[in-house]
Amino acid sequence: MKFSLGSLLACGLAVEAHSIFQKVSVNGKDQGQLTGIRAPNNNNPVQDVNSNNMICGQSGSKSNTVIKVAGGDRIGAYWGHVIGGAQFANDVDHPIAKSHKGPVMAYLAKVDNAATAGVNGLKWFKIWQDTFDTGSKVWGVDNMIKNQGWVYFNIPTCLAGGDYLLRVETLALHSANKPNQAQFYQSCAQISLTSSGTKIPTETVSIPGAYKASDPGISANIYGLAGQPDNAGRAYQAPGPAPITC
Ligand SMILES: [Cu+2]
Repeated sequence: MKFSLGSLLACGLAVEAHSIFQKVSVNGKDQGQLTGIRAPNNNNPVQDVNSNNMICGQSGSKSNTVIKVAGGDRIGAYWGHVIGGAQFANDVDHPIAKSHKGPVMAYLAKVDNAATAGVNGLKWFKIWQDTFDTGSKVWGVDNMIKNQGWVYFNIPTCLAGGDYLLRVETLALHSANKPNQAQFYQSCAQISLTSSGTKIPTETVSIPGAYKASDPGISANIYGLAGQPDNAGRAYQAPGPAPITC
């Protein structure tokens, strides 16, 4: 794979330091590599918030499987430096380079058939995010690295059953103090929800459309005066809507 000088500088490293969401677990049970996933086939970020690649990532693989989940289930989303996980032994950029501070977020969109649904024109709502803790100075990405690439969240119990696309996104902000240099990484999982809930969220957003390059959580300088990625001690507001509540 070739790199532009710009992308090398953006990552501050001579190798790719990006990441791909590529695997799901349900209540601790690993569903398998790329099973039920629509994932990009390379780990380069999306940097244009108006691109259709913001939906489920750059074009890549698509599974025919739909993952069965129930309301309240604990979902794990696994991130790796490349498809398969680490790029080589002792890969310090797996699951993602430590420099890539930022939030991790999960969205759902209702679809008729998760295996076949198109990704354009869907109505998305956020169900979870891990952003930045001002006290501990820990970012969502830090927790993902600590958990060897896994992030965890629960499917809201109130949601109506049926098929959904689950979009999990990491936003890396290490270069976001320069215009259009925030890095978005996302894939989608195809899920079928069994639920006694009835809620169909009405406060939804379009993707692309939900984010503007000028959003404070996207055009962001996360470095304090000492050059540490501590957001200068300020709270961080992730882009997009607040997660729904049941
Ligand atoms: Cu990167």
